[in-house]
Amino acid sequence: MRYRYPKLNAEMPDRADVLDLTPSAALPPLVEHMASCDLPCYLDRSDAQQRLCSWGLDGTCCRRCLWGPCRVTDSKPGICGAGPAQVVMGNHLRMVAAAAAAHGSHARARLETILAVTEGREEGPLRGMDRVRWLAERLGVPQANAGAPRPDLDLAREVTLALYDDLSKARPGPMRLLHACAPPERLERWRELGVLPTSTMAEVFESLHRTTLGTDSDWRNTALQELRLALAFFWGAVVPASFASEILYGRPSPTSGEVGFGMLARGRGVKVAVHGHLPVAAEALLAAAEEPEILAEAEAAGADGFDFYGICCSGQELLARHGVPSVTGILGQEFALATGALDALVVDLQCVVPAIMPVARAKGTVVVTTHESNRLEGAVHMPAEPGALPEVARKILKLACDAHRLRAGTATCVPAVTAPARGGFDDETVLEAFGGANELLALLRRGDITGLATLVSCNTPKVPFERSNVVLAKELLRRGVLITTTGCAAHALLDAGLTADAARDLCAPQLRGALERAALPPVIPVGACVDNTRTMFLWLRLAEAAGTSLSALPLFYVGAEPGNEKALGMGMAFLAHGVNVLSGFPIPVPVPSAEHIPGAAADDMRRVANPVADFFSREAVSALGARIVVEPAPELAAGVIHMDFKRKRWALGW
Ligand code: BF8
Repeated sequence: MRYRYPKLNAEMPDRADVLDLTPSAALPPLVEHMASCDLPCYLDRSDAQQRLCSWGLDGTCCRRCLWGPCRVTDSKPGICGAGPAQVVMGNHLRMVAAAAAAHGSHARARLETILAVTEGREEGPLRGMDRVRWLAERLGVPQANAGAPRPDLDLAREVTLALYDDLSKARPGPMRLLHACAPPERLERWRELGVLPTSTMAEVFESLHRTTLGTDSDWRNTALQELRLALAFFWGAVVPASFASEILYGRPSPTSGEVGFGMLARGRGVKVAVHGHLPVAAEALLAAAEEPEILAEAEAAGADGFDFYGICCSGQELLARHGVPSVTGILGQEFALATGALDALVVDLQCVVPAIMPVARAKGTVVVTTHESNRLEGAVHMPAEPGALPEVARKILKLACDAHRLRAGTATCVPAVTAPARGGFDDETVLEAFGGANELLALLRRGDITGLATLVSCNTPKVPFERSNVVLAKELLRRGVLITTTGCAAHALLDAGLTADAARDLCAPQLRGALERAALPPVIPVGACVDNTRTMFLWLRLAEAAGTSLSALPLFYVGAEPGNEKALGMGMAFLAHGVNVLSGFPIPVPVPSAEHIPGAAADDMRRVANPVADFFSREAVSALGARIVVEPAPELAAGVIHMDFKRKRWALGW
């Protein structure tokens, strides 16, 4: 590939490399189409940024105070005296704090919607009362009052407030859900390490505090704060966001259909894509689109109803709950608009890049923002607040109808690329399909399944579009690894057809047999990024059945194409739980390099010490039973994971 970064043990693609190496058949024609419309795409912007700043890639640029910015090395500390380890660790902590704030805001928005329903400000019902009762039992919330069952909304309100407390309380005290659900072995380790958190917001606050000028100058202590924050991130933000969605809209159920850019050419409706993370506005749009008055608007605009599509995590949510076709992940959003097929793009929170606006303008697509945190210059803003949802949804669909009318005759360029797909799984459906945790464990013991990996997080311009996720998944299936997926990684795997039953042919024979008997696809999509909750609970059930810890089992968390800060936070959370983490790119912690040993033979090299990388890749094993591995080449990454699974299996006597 064109751009080489020997210091990172990595290379990055230019535009030509991407077009050559991407597994996506839809991307090359879309890139060409954007160029023909004189619209720059991410490949142009990425090339314009090369070579990337090596200080930034290493995490050794400190711009946290106003004395610098300082570019820090061992021999040239920052003006305050901070060395590289402290700067790297502090920068990393701030990224994970941003991640916790992002998933925390996401959780808060969903919890507020539940509270609005329980207070009568928003229409119900709550379709996930089973989850409410499950949580009530775990959290010790009484389910009866004077011998009579508590009314649903009353119980839901108390459970929601307990989750809200884990997200937001300021005064020290245990996080209830973490203590109720984490395995005793982990609680003990976290207690020994002193990393039990107070709440997501409290740990974000403390992390920002510790990284101010002249505060925490012991980088190991900062690393411990990162573990504390990662636990708060997971149990106070990620898990509540996932459960809140279930409480509002019910559990997903297995679904099948087709996905990909080519779906944008299907149907004769007003075409509306939903993008972001909160299903709140999306669900209201789907409901409003059934109303006779709104259908009449579509007809008057010359359309046959509405065609909905999903992008990024909203795409995963809508696929799981409604079978709505997902189109693409974060790097594909501008291409979805460039097709010219969309009348409206409705966005809520996060991963909505500003580059979409010139494309939307050029194609006459109306962009609607629905959340105050996530505005775009030139977009129509229609806050989708609890209490106003049905009415706002109707207004948005009317705008989409207007855009459809105005755009009549607009030329489109939709590559005829679709893939059959399945979705809508969660931990329960996977376990039921295998016949329960003990049966799944038996398959694992017998070697029909060599291990379990979850392929998650984003896409990044640092690798050819979607390639790392797709290559890695195929390599792991070939080695008998059972894969779950979420987020933009899931988009890549859906688009590559790896969630369709036919792709079982790519699996090792025993895995294929197990999947056929369970009627499961080779790669199992379990939802949006916050639904990594489902993989964690699946793995916890397995560990419970095995009577061992997560760290003893052949499990791997894989972020092959990390992009958003949220990907870092999620990796840290799985690490804290004892799960090995593979990152497909430096994150940004300097990669330990090698240097020539003076006076020795020309090829004698020694590994150069790097305290932070050592901490996460070696020392963490004794503290947590897990470590972080960085391997940009997906073919090699699969080998690393497989080797680790073999070692774990030997240790277990399997
Ligand atoms: O939370 S995978 S780019 S869309 S951060 Fe964003 Fe990454 Fe996509 Fe969903 Ni997750």
